[in-house]
Amino acid sequence: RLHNDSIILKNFKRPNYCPLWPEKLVGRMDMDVAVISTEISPAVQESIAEGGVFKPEVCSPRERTAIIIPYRNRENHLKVLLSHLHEVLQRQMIEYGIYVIEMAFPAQFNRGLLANVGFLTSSSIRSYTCYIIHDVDLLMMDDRNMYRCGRVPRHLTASNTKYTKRLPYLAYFGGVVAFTPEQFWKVNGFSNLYFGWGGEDDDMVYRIFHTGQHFSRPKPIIGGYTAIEHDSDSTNPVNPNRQALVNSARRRMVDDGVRSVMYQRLALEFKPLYTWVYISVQEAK
Ligand code: BGN
Repeated sequence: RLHNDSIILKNFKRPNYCPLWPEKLVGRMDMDVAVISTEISPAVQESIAEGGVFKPEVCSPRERTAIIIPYRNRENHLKVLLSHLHEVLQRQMIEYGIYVIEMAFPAQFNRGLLANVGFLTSSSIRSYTCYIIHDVDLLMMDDRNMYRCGRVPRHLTASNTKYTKRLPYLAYFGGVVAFTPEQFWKVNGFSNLYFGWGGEDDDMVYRIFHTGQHFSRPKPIIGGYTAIEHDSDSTNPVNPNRQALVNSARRRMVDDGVRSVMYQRLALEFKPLYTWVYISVQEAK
């Protein structure tokens, strides 16, 4: 017995895990949006596989993260965000894939539904250990804000240049959020019913609390984001029903979520910098 143990121990090779805090991290970044580059450095560019996928070669990654970007009509934002994300996530030495989920007109934009579709589609392509729902207009200002999941859902946007205070209110859960698959299934994902602007993030907070969970944030100094400015988007009007929907969040959460999302997939393409998922949705009247 002892003899066998020593053979096993001798042959056991500890995985060479990627560092929790890679040395290449630069910390706080100068994020002057006016001059921010959409260029990707050659070394980073070379390491991106088709579909916007990356895996560190020199070590075994600890997590595999899917970045889900609900999207419509914001080509310039997307360009800036993609180059920024590829640069930062490669420095973080995280295995990742970037998924842009776009909603066809004429239905109104529905961020929660797009997040659900992104979760299902990305996990059908590759199994991920962490799913990050990412607004298209937010840029991480400090690369120590690791794109990993935690023991509870994480709100990675601990502060945002868009607001005069760090956050608009304490229970704010908008911007960039991270779920393990278990955490996401537990809340049944996002509601599919929020067409137009507002409320789907508050609905998610109720889902998290009603399933006995809570959420965490990085320190504000690390969880800072720059919001790329834009005019109010006429194709994404404020949803007049959002308050009524938020009020019934608890009642709906079992039947309305990632388990019941209805959509039609129009396209799935592995582009050089991201995987593109194009869908159409019938908006219930
Ligand atoms: C809130 C919105 C959020 C939005 C934040 C920050 C609603 C629901 C009303 C009951 N919530 O007011 O969706 O992320 O502002 O802009 O509109």
